[in-house]
Amino acid sequence: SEDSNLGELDVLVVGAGFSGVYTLHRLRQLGCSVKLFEAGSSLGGIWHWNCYPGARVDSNVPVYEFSIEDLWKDWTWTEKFPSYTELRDYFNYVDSKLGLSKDIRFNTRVVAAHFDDQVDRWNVKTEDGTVVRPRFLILCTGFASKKYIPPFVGLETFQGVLHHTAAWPQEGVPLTGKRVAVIGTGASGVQVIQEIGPTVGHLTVFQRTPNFALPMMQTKLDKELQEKKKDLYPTIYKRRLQTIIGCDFNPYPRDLSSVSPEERRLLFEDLWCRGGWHFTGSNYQDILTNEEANMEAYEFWKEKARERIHDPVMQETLAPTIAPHHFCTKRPALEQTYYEVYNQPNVELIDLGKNPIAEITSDAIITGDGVRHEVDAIVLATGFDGITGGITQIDIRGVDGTSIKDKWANGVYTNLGMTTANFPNLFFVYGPQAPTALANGPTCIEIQGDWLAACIGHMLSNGLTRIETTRKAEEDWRNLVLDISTKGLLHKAKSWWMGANIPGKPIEQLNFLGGIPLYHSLCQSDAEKGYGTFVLSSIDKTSEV
Ligand code: NA7
Repeated sequence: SEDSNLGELDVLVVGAGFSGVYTLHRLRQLGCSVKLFEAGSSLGGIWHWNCYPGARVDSNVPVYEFSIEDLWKDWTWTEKFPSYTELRDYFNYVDSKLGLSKDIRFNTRVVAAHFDDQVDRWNVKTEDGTVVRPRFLILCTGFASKKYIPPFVGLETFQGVLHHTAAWPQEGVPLTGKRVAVIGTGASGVQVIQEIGPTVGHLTVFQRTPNFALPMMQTKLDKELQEKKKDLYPTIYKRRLQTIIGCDFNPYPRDLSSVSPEERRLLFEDLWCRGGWHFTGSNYQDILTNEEANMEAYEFWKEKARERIHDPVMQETLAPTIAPHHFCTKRPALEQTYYEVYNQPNVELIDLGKNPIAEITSDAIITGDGVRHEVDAIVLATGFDGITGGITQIDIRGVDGTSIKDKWANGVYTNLGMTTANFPNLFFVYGPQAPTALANGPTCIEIQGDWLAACIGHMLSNGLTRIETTRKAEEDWRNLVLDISTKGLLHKAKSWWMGANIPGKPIEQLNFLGGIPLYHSLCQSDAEKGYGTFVLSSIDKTSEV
């Protein structure tokens, strides 16, 4: 059925997290007809779905919020790194200020989108059978919306409580006093482990690769002090755009080897105390490019982590003598009490590197050594088909009927990390080959949302109906992304940033690592050159010829 109110929209936005909310807001300012479809029942995106115990953001406020003055001037946070509950409150507040919900259809999952070459419109289908035909389609589906569940033998026979962290029941799950297994020690696993460790009856952590978790140094925020600091916010938001990862700090502009060991130690200690991303983001500029500098940072990290772990076997499992990958080339978690949890008598750590999961039965996880780990509940903190999965899980077909999934089966091609050839009038925000997973979300999202609003504004005001990136442009962009990546160490790790966690997925850099300022200027200069790497046309003019 075609929804008559929605039929021929200018724009359909998919997803109501930070990207979708910002994009919807900016497009409404253009005065075009725009609606947003969201699969979940509320705003928040990642903060709607990932409501597992301990879920919180690893970017600090106020950089992790919209830079819109109308919003920040009346909002204060209670913590420097807010929990999902406070982030949900923030989204409701944003909605109350901007009145977005009236243009959003919740509980509406987009399953297919086929481009109609005859009319320059997308035919978009939802799970409930609604069909809409927007001119432009903007996917704001997030970099972590397709969860990954490994094919453990017997998983379906488990009779206890079983949840993936990204599909946690909204009403919560009672785990107090229970025997709980957590599989996976990525950012989600670390958060859930430190939160439930103290209250569950018994916790068994199944670790394949240690997380080089960094101290969050969480702090409570005082309302009065925040209000005073607001004079600085406009500067902070402009400054975000000048920093590599879109936060409020930059790498220390020296190579590690250029200073004495004493001086190195001082900077390390300083950054460690500051917490959050400082130990990577404000560290010597060659930490993520030079193997020796990277190794020295690892040695420091290892010493700090080991100081907190009592058991020598656990020390070696959690902070090994030899690092299995370069420091911070897999996404570190930010932790508060993660290592202390392992000193509790009710917590057990299984090293899957030595002893993998062989089978899951109705009431236990059985490891390779034959040991049955009996549990009442299993938490799957096993991650996502990241960055591309949210896009490729939708049946999207371009001009010649090829699906985006097939197009990207052997490697991702995009222009500016926002479009791909053969798929006119389709854009994605916070997706592949943009700064995405290596940048502060709102910073990247606002750059892209502003660019898209200007682009679509240009199309509409000039009566243009079709914008399509050239093959040459996407080949150039891909080469640039891969070229920048090979200059550093990140591409050497088997990480989800590289697509390496999903069997069969091509292993390649999925993020633009050139930093926010370069990304921003490349997007802007393309627009200033009249969208030089795109072909713009109008169906009306074509048919007149
Ligand atoms: P991650 O970071 O992908 O973590 C997934 C974890 O699950 C990781 O420790 C994996 O170990 C582990 N895993 C995956 N498959 C298996 C199997 N088959 N057996 C055992 N363990 C497995 O996902 P998160 O949800 O924690 O974080 C995702 C991002 O969301 C986060 O980085 C933030 O940017 C927000 P591995 O390391 O692959 O050995």
